[in-house]
Amino acid sequence: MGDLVRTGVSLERELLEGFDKVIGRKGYRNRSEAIRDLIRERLVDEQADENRMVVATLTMVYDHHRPQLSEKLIDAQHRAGGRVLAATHVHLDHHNCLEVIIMKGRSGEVRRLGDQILSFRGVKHGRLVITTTGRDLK
Ligand code: NI
Repeated sequence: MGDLVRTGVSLERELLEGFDKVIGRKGYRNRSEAIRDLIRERLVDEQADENRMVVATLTMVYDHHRPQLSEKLIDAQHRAGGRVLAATHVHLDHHNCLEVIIMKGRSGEVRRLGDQILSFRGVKHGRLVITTTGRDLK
């Protein structure tokens, strides 16, 4: 470990209580180690080689009654130049749709497409999961 620096963070009590419960379940003995792991995970995600070939899934829930949203989602996928391999759509209820988009491409391209889609108004929640093509793993 390098130089240790102490820092303070202001959090809502409820947020901290929720965090403590989660890290307790995961077996962390203290908050510092849990926060270090969160930061490391984020740094790895953000610093991954932009040119590495990856596969990814973008899972999202959105309101299909939001004007123009369905068109924007389809348009973004068509513009992705073959990086979208497949998409699955489930009508959850009268308003909500679940969609899973499977992509393959350079890490940076896939991430930008995911960020763009998740930023559309009406997309309620979503997560991009980037994984390996398997070729670089034994
Ligand atoms: Ni639907």
